[in-house]
Amino acid sequence: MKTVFSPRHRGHANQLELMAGAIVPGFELPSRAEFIHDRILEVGLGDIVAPKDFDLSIAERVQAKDFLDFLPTVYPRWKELGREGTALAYTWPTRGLRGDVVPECLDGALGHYSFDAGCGFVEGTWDAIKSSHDVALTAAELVKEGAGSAYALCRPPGHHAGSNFMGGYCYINNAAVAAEYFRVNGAKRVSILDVDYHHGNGTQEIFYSRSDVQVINIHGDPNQEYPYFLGYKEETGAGEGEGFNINYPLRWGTDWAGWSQALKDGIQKLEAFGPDVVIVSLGVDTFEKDPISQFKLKTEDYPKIGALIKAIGKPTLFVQEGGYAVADIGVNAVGVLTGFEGA
Ligand code: OKP
Ligand code: ZN
Repeated sequence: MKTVFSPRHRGHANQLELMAGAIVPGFELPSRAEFIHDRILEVGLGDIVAPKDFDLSIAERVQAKDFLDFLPTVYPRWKELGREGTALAYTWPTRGLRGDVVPECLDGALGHYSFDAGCGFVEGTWDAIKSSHDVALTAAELVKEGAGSAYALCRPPGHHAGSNFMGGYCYINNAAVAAEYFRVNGAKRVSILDVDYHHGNGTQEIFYSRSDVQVINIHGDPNQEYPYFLGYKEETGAGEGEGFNINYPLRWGTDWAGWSQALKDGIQKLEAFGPDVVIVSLGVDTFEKDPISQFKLKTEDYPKIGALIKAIGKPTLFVQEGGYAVADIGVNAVGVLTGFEGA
């Protein structure tokens, strides 16, 4: 299968994040995408092509225009304030505060548009966000035009970003934009299968009231794991969307036996839905050596994931999400793809 990749992700570098009481270097490193890129060449997965330039009209159907308009302004405004380093929020509107105001002050606006301090901005961040969005849409276009599959090597990732907020290293929700692209271009039903270790709260929120996009998530139990405040089993959708959101929260320490059982159950529900196209939010932070995660999948398990997804028999778009064991991320992510190809 073809991969879509942009070197413009590299400008999103040296960003800081808040974790366990400390400001630390971001885990979402440029080398993540480079290790995957190099592994694709090594195994000869297929051509690696550059993204086309898309406008944000599809994105504006799944994320608020004022939020999308805000993103490119953040770092220029940060610099106007005489600051350098990482632009990061430090106050958030929770229960008892106003969720409807966007303060004039940049720090307030950053808090309004985010749910954590995982989304820092540096000089190249907006350009990387836009390139990641373009990568997803270019790969979606390949699938729309008849490729049985394509791989969007997105960075930054997207599944924590919701209709009007960022968080968890995610700004534009690449998988959600791709799903909307397929809908606009004739697909009646789309399934998003999110296998990242973390619950894709943004994707869930965006499609929660819709019956045309099924969202299936397999992830660390939010009682134990980030993002803590969404991803529980009883969240099954609302209104028209009732029954079209499916969560599989799994406890720390889950290995292939437990994880693959959830995947097989999810695939059954996906097949019952009968989508025209499948989007896989492909995180490989389920790996046993991932530095911020607690599942126990092994390198040999990733091709088995690809083979199970292949057996669904639908056009499939893989969209890269997380994975932080940088030395292993290439082998594991590409392992899913070669497993899908039957190699
Ligand atoms: C993004 B994706 C670790 C802090 C967690 C946020 C994790 C975001 C993951 N103790 N910080 O889903 O891979
Ligand atoms: Zn993750």
